[in-house]
Amino acid sequence: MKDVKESKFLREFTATLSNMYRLGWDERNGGNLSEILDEDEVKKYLDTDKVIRTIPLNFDAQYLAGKIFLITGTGKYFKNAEADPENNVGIFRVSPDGQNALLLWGYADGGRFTSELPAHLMSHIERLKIDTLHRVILHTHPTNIIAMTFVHDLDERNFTYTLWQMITECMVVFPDGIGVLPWMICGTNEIGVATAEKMKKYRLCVWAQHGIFGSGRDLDEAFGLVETVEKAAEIYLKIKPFEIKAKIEDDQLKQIAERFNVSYPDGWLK
Ligand code: 2HA
Ligand code: ZN
Repeated sequence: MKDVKESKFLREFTATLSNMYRLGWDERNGGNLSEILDEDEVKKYLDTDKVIRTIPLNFDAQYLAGKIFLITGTGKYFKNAEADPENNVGIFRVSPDGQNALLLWGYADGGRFTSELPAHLMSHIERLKIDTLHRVILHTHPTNIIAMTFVHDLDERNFTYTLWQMITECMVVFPDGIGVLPWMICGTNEIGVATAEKMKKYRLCVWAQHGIFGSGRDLDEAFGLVETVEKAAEIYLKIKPFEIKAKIEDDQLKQIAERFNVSYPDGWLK
């Protein structure tokens, strides 16, 4: 069997973690990433029946029973994962009853999955119900998005609308909008339920004064969504102190939506 460290899925995953670290989004152990893997692909590298450890999930993940996840470890630093994946990330299968993680590889120092596992798995469930090709949930702490949650109101339409106006591309990239949660205690089932509720409508969910969740069919899509929001938030903060002399108007946002054949929530534009 081939070494899983040579697999495209693990290399792309840890390269994404390094990338986010270098962007300054994931200080210390900030952020977490999860991806649903293709079982046939995993089988080229691992005996998927060989469970090395069983870790309780502490919530019901029956909907995901049998699915295999690649996911960052709790307390681990994104910056270290590429050089030492075995200690920093893990691969597990959700047990048939949806109650446990059956560890197949990783968390080698006795560690376990991220504290934000409920938000990840619950969000995966909701996105899979909408899109069978959904695979990735990404949580990170981008500087400008967090800063924006201190100075902008947290109404989802208003928050999204401001960002749509910052870069022409935004309406094309996230026409469906951004969910926003007020400050909440992180790492709990409650914030997981609240995030997953937003994921029924949006592919993005901001956690005020904390960070953002993005989703996608692959790492590029989830990362690209967050990257675009982060850049728009940066522009918002850069221009906020100045008098605005030109802007993208509602009818121009509508033109973008029409030209790129995307639809936005009803009533969000005048
Ligand atoms: O510790 O980002 O939300 C990782 C986190 C918690
Ligand atoms: Zn976080």
